[in-house]
Amino acid sequence: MTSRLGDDVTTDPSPPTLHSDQSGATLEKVMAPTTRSTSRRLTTMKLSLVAGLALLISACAEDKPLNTFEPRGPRAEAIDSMMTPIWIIMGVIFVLVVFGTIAIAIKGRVAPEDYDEDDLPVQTHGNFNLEIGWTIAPAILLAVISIPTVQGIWELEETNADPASGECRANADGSRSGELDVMVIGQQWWWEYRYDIDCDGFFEDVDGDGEIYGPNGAGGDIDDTEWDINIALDDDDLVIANQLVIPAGEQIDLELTSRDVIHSFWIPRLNGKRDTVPGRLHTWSLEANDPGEYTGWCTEFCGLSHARMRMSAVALSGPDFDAWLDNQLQLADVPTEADEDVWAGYQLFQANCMSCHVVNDGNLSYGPLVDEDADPLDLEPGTVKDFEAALTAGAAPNLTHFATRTVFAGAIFSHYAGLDADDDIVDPGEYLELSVDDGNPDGDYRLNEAILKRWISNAPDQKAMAPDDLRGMPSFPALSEEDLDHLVAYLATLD
Ligand code: HEC
Ligand SMILES: [Cu+2]
Repeated sequence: MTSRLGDDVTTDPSPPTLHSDQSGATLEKVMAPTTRSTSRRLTTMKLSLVAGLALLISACAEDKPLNTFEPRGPRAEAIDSMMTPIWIIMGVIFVLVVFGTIAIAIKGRVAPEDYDEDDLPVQTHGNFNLEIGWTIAPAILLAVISIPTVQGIWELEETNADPASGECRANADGSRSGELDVMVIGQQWWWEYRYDIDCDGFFEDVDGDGEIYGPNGAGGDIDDTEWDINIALDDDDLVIANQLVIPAGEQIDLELTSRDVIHSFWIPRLNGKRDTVPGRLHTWSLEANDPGEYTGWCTEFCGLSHARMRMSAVALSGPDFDAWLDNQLQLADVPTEADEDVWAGYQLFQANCMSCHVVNDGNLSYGPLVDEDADPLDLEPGTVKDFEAALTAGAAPNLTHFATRTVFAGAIFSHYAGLDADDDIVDPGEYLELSVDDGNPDGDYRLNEAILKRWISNAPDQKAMAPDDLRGMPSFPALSEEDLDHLVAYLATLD
């Protein structure tokens, strides 16, 4: 400490004196900080220019799966066509205000030699016409813009024909007539979809009074809407996860809710956003003009892995969709001992995974086990869920037809080597081939075993989760490489 002080005193080359012979050096020293801050300001300006340009250029990116400005369905088109004129009006006002301000500033500029502190500019305060003008003009503008906006909001709320008409999209035998309703359940951090297959609504008659609630259900039963989504689910419905499959060219009505916290459902090329709120049902709809894959993203901050909670919707042509639905309604195959690897995987799955995941192979029992407080982690391995409707996997994805989907884990990973989770499926026809194949098609796409094994052995390492709080999947350090191979072999049969 002392030596440093001493150094300072002895080695400072230019002590701040004002002797005439040193004034030059002193002046330089006084000026230095200013020059430095100017150059720093320049650097900041350059950096922000580069950042701004980078942002601008990124807007020109090709192939933008989340682009609101590339609508691919009537709902998204309605939003887009509402936005365009409003952006034009905004643009005109922006140019008028900004350039008007600059022009007035330049015009009213006082030359430095004429500057007089006491010389105030002309005061417009109290100018009646001006003040009324700039109050009324924006009010009129907003009133005009609100007409198409409010109209648009009403239109976006419109669902398919009155449920009382009895029209229903999908029949229990897989044949279809009328409309399809899908329930969307936000989960931390993935999506569950339930298809109202038998057209009796989404819920069971939990209180046994003969009435069920649902968009197609007669009337509505308030008691059944105060449900726990675990127990109120209709056993006859179809439950899938992470990849919503819809028929192209048809409006699908959605009912959105959430199991845990508020999420937001958003597939920008098909429609705007709608929040999924625990304990509430929100209606929304989707329609894609053409077959294809449409990507989305959860847009309400929902904790740890919010950024890794994506969604994927695949639109298929009518006949393709029928084929898909028909396949989804089949029970999963129960492996035979003859196929050793798959059999071993099946055993492992029963022992380690069935306490959370559901594979509907016809062996699910529907016990009267309505115990909301039981922790699935404490259940004996191999026992079924602690609620009536065993079809819903509760806080874990239903895996009955796992191998027919192209994405998993909140649509962040692709099942197939050669298909990136970010890539749209090139040809929607191929999707069905992936689906009905044995999970290991010969074409360009092969089941990506490595990524699945990595996930099963240590999922929390791939995606931050809190499995102890029933939010996510635990890791399985005890599973050997061979076990993982067997599990993947079994999962590949779930097509
Ligand atoms: C404690 C409950 C729990 C157990 C036990 C469990 N999982 Fe999971 N699993 C989850 C949850 C929750 C997710 C969803 C995680 C996410 O995507 O954020 C998941 C996701 C998956 C997925 C991806 C599914 C999809 O469509 O996104 C697969 C595959 C999977 N688990 C396989 C297994 C296997 C195999 C086992 C047994 C070795 C197992 N899980 C055991 C809770 C569990
Ligand atoms: Cu979310």
